[in-house]
Amino acid sequence: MEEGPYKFVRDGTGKVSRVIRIGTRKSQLARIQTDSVAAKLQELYPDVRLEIGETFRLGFCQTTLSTCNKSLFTKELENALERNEVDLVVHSLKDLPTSLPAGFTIGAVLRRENPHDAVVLHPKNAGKTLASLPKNSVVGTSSLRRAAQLKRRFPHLEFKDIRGNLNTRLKKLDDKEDFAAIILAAAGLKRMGWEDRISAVLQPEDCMYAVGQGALAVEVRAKDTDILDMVSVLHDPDTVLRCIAERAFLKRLEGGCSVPVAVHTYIKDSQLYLTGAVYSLDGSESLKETMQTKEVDERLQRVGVTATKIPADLQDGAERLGVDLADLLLTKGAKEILTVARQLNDAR
Ligand code: DPM
Repeated sequence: MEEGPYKFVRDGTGKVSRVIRIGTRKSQLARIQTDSVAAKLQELYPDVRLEIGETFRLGFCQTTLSTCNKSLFTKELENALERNEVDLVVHSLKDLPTSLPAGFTIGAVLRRENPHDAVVLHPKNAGKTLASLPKNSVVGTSSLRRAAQLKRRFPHLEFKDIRGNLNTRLKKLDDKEDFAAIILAAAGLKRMGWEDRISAVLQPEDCMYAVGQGALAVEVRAKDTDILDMVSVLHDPDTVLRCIAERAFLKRLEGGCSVPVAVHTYIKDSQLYLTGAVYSLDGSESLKETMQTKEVDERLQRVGVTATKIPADLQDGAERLGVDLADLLLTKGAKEILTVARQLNDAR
C-alpha cells in the first residue's frame, strides 16, 4: 500500500484513500483555475483526497512578457512535480512551451473557454469601441501578438506595455489615466468573474488568439501512468485536436511565448480548420493562411500532449496540419519576419 511516491490517508472508519497533491501558484487566477480542475477531479473520483499546495509565489509573468522565458515561468512547479511533492499542476495551456522538459507531459487539455481577446475600457470611455476611441488613445497590452494585429487594424491607436497580474492590470487601468483601454483574454476575465468588464470580444478579423489560449492544461510526470490515466478523462477531444494543430504550427515556426504569432481553429464536418498568421512588430508585414485536415502509436506525445483515448490518426492529422501550415508560411518568408521581430524586441 505504501509503495511508490504516493500518499494515502486512513479516515476514522479505517477507509484508506489515495491523496493527490496539486500544485498551484499564488495568483488569484492560478488558484481559480486549479480549484476548477480539482472540483472536476473530485466529482469523477469521490474517493480520492485532493490536497492543493499553494507554495509557489511566482505569480503572473513578472518580467516583460516579451523577454519572459516560458520554461522559467513554469519551472518551480515542474521542480515540485519532479521531487514528487505534487502529482499534478494546472496551467493555462498558452503559457506552456511547445516542447516540455523531459519527464513531463500534458495529461489533459480541458474544454476551451472563449479563446478570443477582449477589450476592457477605462470607465470614462464607456460606450466606445477600439474604432471610436480618439486618435492617439493608449491601449495597454504586453502581447506582441495583440499589439501587431491591432496596430494594423486601428492605426489611430497607440500601444503600451502593461504588466502584472490581472488584478494589478485592472487597477492600473481604472485608477489612473495612463490607458484608455487594455486587452486581455476573455477566458481569464470570465474565470475571475469580471465578464461585466468586457466591452467587446475581438473577432478574428481584428485579432486572432494565441496558441492554446482559453484552454487549461494538466501537467504530470510522463512516467506516472496512474495519474495520467486519472486525468486523461478530463481531455476535451475537440480542444485537444485544435490545440495540437496550433502548437505544432507554433513549434514548426520556432515561436516561443513572445512572438507575434496568432491562430484561429475550428472543427466542422469532422474536419479541422487552422488559420495561422505571423506579424512584424508594427503589424505592417503579415502572412496569413488557412488549411484543413485532409482526413482526420497511442502513447506518443504530440507537442507535449498525451491523449491515449483520442484516436491517434486524428491527433496525427491535427499535428500534420499545424506543421504543413507553418511550412507554407515559411516558404513565404515567415522566418525573416519572426527573426526581425525577435531581434527588435530583444533590443528594446
Ligand atoms: C502569454 C501571453 C499573455 C499571457 C502572450 C499573448 C498575455 C500577456 C499580456 C503567452 N501568456 O497572449 O500573446 O497581456 O501582456 C496569460 C493570460 C492567461 C493565460 C492572461 C491574458 C489567461 C487566459 C488563458 C498571460 N496566460 O492573456 O489576458 O487561460 O488562456
